[in-house]
Amino acid sequence: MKLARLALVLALATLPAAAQLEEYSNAKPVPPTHPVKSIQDTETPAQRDVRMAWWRDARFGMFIHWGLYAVPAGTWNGRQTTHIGEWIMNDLSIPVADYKAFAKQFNPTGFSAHDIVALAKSAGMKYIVITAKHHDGFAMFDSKVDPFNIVQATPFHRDPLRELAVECRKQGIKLGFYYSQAQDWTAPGGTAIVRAGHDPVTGHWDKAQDGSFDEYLQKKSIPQIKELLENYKEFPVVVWFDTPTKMMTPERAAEVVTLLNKYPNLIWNNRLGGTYEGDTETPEQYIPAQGFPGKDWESCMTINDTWGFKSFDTNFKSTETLLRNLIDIASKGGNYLLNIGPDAHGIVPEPERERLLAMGKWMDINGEAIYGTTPTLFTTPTGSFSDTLKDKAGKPKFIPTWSWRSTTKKDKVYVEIFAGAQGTLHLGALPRKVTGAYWLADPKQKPVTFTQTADGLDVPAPTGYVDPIATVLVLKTAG
Ligand code: H79
Repeated sequence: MKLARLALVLALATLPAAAQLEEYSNAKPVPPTHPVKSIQDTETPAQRDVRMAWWRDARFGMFIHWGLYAVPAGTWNGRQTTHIGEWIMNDLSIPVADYKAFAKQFNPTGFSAHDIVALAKSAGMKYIVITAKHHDGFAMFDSKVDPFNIVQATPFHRDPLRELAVECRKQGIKLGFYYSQAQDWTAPGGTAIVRAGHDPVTGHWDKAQDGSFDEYLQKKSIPQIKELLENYKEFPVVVWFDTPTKMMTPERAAEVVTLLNKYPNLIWNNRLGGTYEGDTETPEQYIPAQGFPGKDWESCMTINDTWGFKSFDTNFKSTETLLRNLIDIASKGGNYLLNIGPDAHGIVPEPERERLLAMGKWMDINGEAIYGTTPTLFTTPTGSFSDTLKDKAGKPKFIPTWSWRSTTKKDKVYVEIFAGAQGTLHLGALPRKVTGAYWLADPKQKPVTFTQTADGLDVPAPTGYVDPIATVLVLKTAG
């Protein structure tokens, strides 16, 4: 047997290349694939469950967009950007030298890793993902491979990522890094996609941006990803890539995957590119109507309308909306990565802080209905599809109705009832027998009356322990 195989290998090895191809073409067609296998390609479903366990339990994380764009804060040379704050350099075509000059003014002495981690914890968040480098190319960490970073180029001379890592370790919360791997507006070659004539999105507005993309990738992007993976001990536990663009071919992405593969517990999103699917779907600024059944997913959203700080964006969502988003996402089996945008002093805008603290108050009482839950077991629609509005994919847009949501644990079903619900709520059929019910906020867990028939489950709208945003009913279940 072994000999026969050896003979075949030898025979193939001696065939000319064209003949070898001929030989293989009789085999089953193999779908096109990337050159280096990633952890997702090789692990078993059981191994994946172990790797993803903490992330699935967490349900709520903090996104932090903080970078040099906090200095202009949306305004440059008397012009205001109408777009997201971290895109100001692109939107207003700020020359590279002018943008780089912001670094001299960036001295965020108000930054406190302790306070930010404590804020995340108070909000009930279980992990933080911070921008290590956004598309502007400015590294928010101590990078030896490129001097355009917060330690070398600013009077601050501190590494906020290291300080956050220390605090996250102390306060028991997980830390991940966002890294824009394929877009870099200040590094030569980092906007190469436009020069290649593919995609008008990134723009190219300064000769200083001329250069080879591969040189950018080899000299800056990949070495910085390596620094981020190596220099912060057990962190990052998440790497959050963004905007792969067409430049991230399978071959280029494979070089990044080779680095990631050294960290078998790492979780990374679906934005690396080069046909790699990563671990998580990442709907941005929306909650998918049905979630992504059977997949891990995370909606990332802003509190106002910008990720990076913009002094004049005061369009803050209400705590009610933010909390109901979290509940809605949990009911569909996803995570909520909610963004804060600290200013150029390192201070978290007060309206953002306030809302996170208010969310935390609700989570203190009701967190068990969110953490470690699985999607709703009810098939009752919690909204309807619009006849006139379309979603991003051009399909009828899903309009949620805020009435109630449900989350699931092994022996419990939670019903999060939104304020305004009155009378009896008909929840539809539940494939489990309900053996008891109580309000989650009731320390005595006094029984609540309900009716379960073949037709479905009826529960009362909250009568006691009413929360103005969402009151949680716990159903004890069997089967
Ligand atoms: O980091 C945040 C965004 O900056 C980043 N992803 C989140 C997490 C992101 N990069 N690109 N995009 C999102 C999509 C790009 C949208 C664009 Fe535009 C439309 C680029 C140009 C037109 C938005 C509007 C940005 C500038 C104008």
